[in-house]
Amino acid sequence: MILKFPEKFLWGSATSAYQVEGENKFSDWEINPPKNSKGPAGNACDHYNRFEQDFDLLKILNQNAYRFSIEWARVEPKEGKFNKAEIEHYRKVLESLKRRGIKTMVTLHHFTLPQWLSEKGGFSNKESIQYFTRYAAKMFGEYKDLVDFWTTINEPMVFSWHGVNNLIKAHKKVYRLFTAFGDGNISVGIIKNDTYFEPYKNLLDKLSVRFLNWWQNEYFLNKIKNQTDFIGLNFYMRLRIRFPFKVKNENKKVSDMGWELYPEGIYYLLKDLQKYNKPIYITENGLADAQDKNRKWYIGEILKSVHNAIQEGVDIRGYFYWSLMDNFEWTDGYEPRFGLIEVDYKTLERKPRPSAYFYSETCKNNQLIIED
Ligand code: GCO
Repeated sequence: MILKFPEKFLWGSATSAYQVEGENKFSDWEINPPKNSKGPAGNACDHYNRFEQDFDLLKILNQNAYRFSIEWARVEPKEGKFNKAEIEHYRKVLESLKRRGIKTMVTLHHFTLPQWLSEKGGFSNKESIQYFTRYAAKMFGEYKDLVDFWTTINEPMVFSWHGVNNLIKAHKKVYRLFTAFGDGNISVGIIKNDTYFEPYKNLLDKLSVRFLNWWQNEYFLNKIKNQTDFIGLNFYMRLRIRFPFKVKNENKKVSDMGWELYPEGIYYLLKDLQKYNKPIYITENGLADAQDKNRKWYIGEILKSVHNAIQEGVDIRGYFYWSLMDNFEWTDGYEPRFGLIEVDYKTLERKPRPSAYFYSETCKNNQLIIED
């Protein structure tokens, strides 16, 4: 069976600065990593120095889009002091992608903060709104001709209540600013990590799911739905909920991190996001799978669900696999392997996994071939 995707569908992969670049010495995770984490990331994948080689691989793998983040702490290591050399670095990164005909999606904030802002309380401090807007405006001024899709914040719902509400204001401010100065052809979105919540059995379970869906999946979007040009969806898991908040997953198949592999869950989230009437990009989806035993199956099943949703009228315009390469997985360190490309952390040698070539064929032909 062959499932064709819409014309101009984006096929790519995603990374984040702190997880792949290396030597982000002004970031909070590098200077003061959370107690329960395996931080700091240190040299990571040395992508900072190897991005040309990495983009060659991305091109060989027939991807036509790439999502990455700018490390705020690199470009503004001291409050209000922007670093010209680091701004030049990201210009080189963007130009390198453009030379290869790759569409660029840039995330302005992907979990890490400059240490100077972290010391002020990060996004739980309402002054962060101003700081973020100043940083975003600087990036916009420098790169507006090189970025095809801007995303403000990655996964805002992982922050505290205060943080979430300051992030809502920060997103809105930046959206209005970019739209005002973008002469009409700027695309600015948000990146949400939605979970497919499913009631385990009874009415009480359904009530728990209603609450979780409202808070985790809908709250932020409801607040910013008029200040976003598209929705970025990060999808990893289904949680089957037993009142009040117990998880009772079947776990027929799990990733190396024990996350249930339930690809059909993305279909339900995509159908639910249709109510916002915005274009949708799947900005992260993948699994920790060091032996590459489930990755091809998982990507195939996910894309079948995505194709079903498109057939039913959901305006989905792209898919970014998480991640282009193995990288620093926050509290879990370097153990989990999410990459299409395997990284040998001793030699930093890159090697595409077999599943990367399956995905490459899908990208090249804009279609999914399913062996019957
Ligand atoms: C997240 C982040 C990524 C993770 C990925 C796998 O969603 O936590 O966007 O940085 O590495 O999702 O957990």
